[in-house]
Amino acid sequence: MNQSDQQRHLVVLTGAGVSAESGLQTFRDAGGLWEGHSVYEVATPEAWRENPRLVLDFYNARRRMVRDAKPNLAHTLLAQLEDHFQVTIVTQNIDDLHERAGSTDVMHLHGEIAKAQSADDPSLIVECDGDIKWRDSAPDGAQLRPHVVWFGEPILKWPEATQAAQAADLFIVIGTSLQVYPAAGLLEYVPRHCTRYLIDREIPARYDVDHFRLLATSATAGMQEVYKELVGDARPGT
Ligand code: BV8
Repeated sequence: MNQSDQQRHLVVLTGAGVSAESGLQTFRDAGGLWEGHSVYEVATPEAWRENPRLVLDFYNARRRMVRDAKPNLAHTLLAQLEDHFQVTIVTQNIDDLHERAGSTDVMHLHGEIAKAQSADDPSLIVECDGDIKWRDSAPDGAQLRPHVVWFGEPILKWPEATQAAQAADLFIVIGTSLQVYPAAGLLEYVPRHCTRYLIDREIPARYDVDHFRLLATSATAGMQEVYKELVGDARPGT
């Protein structure tokens, strides 16, 4: 099948900025999550060992905020692009807003707040829509913890994510400061010929203009522009 018959593969890397307009805090912006907490107090295995109740409270509060949040137009447009492309979303976010907007191929590199895992066996994962309390047990009897990748822990879905990036015909980066690895390194896997867009309110200084169409704007405004460019003026959802 030639390219036009076979749907082109759009790969998207998202970070906290894609969920900012849904009211969820980013990490490194003013007033961000890491302003309220030091990473090392709430998002490392050491923090979990030293103060598991603080870590559980931190993620219980974020789980409630995610549950009360709604997908925004950027999430919705990304889902609607599935009518025109094979779309793979690789996200650093632990919220489920891409899925709730209708995206069907979402890889969470850093875990998912709506799931929990055994503190002894990270492969033992259960759904979690409420708070996790100290002494809540996983099916193996161990303490339940958020199914979230902390600093110093191996990320998830990396082979699948790099494979998708290597097969991309189109690549969009939305709302990430590209400071966390190996996630930020996904850009190195994208083929040279691939058309690339980067949408961020503040374009990270490190990106050379040649290879990216840079849109220094919000995720929703940027995605409306990119949607129009990729699909034409068709109104989303028509
Ligand atoms: C690991 C889950 C090894 C928790 C998170 C080199 C190679 C490998 C590792 C490292 C390396 N160098 C350093 C490391 C270690 C470390 C790391 O990267 N540290 C950084 C701080 C330097 N990496 C790790 O520890 C990783 N693990 O390497 O393991 C290993 C291997 C085998 C065996 C054992 C060990 C694990 C990293 C994962 C950590 N967990 N999250 C949670 O969510 O609570 S990371 C955390 O940061 C979030 O997931 C977040 O998504 C991620 C990245 O942040 P961003 O999404 O980019 O958010 P940020 O606030 O930074 O930026 C927001 C952007 O949006 C900004 O640009 C802003 O301008 C923009 N914006 C804001 N509003 C809007 C907007 N844009 C558009 N519209 C808007 N409205």
